[in-house]
Amino acid sequence: MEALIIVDMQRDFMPGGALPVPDGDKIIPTIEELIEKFKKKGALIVATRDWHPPNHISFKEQGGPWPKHCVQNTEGAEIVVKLPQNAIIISKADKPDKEAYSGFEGTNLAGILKEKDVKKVYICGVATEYCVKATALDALKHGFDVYIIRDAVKGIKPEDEEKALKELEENGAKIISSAEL
Ligand code: VGL
Ligand code: ZN
Repeated sequence: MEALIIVDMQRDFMPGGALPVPDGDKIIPTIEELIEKFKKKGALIVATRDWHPPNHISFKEQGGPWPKHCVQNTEGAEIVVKLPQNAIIISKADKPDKEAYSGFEGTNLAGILKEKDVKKVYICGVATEYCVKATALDALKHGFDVYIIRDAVKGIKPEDEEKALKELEENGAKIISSAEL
């Protein structure tokens, strides 16, 4: 079984949002095409979301590095790609005192994928050097074959994004293009 993991495609990470990824919205059509392709294959569609309480430790007001973003049940936390009915939504970093960039951290994502006999995960979304990277490294640690869809991820800083992709490749992830799928 294969899974498409869509990382943090939420309003606050898009241009105009609280913590924008430059051109984050440009990958929406590509991801929506991927969703259609994976749906046809009968693959599992997973979407992670940053799901912070209003007093989350990662916010500047609490001494963290980030502006307030993706607060639970607000517009900023809404997922901006059209998901199928049966998509699995994984909420992460939902406790005030714990940061979690990876979709596997503090969630049951690994259990869900193992239960469905998933072997290969295809990862897209934002931000490449934060949540995409952390999710992909954890997927490798859990023993999945990991594919990063290069034209369906976006980073906050291009040089950090390139560095992250290199690190992922060194750790065994394969960097592919959506056209190959
Ligand atoms: C993210 C910074 C803070 C991400 C989440 O989704 O990459 N980055 N929270
Ligand atoms: Zn966050």
